[in-house]
Amino acid sequence: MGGVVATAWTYNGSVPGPMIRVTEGDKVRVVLKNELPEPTTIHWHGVTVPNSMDGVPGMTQEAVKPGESFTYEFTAQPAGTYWYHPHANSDQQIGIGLYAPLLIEPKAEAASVADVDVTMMLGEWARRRRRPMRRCLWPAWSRTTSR
Ligand SMILES: [Cu+2]
Repeated sequence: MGGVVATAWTYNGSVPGPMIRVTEGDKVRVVLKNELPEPTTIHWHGVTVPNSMDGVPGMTQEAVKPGESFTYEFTAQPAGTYWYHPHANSDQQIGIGLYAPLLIEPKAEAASVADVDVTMMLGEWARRRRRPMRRCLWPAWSRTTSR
């Protein structure tokens, strides 16, 4: 963005957050330690998880307050390309950086193996008059596999 500095909220210090790449059937355990100034959760977008692990505050769990932690545990299924993000104050929290890819590889080996396997996660940032801030847009993601 040509020298523009923006404040971001991150998972483990990066935007997008770290990719979680597992194999179908793996047990996934993620500890969310909330260091934000407001409550948050993690929603595993598209992944089949127990209701209590779905990360919807006020419905499937209480939001994780600043300074508190919550451990998410689920079995990785079904295979596919997903993403994870907060489900609390989503427009702002996702909008300023809290999103990341989650890949669940099929358990059975694929009939053909790709030479190149790239995951891209795109976000759009906009400058506001008073302060630089990420516009509240949903990130677009895509995964490209080619031989
Ligand atoms: Cu979602």
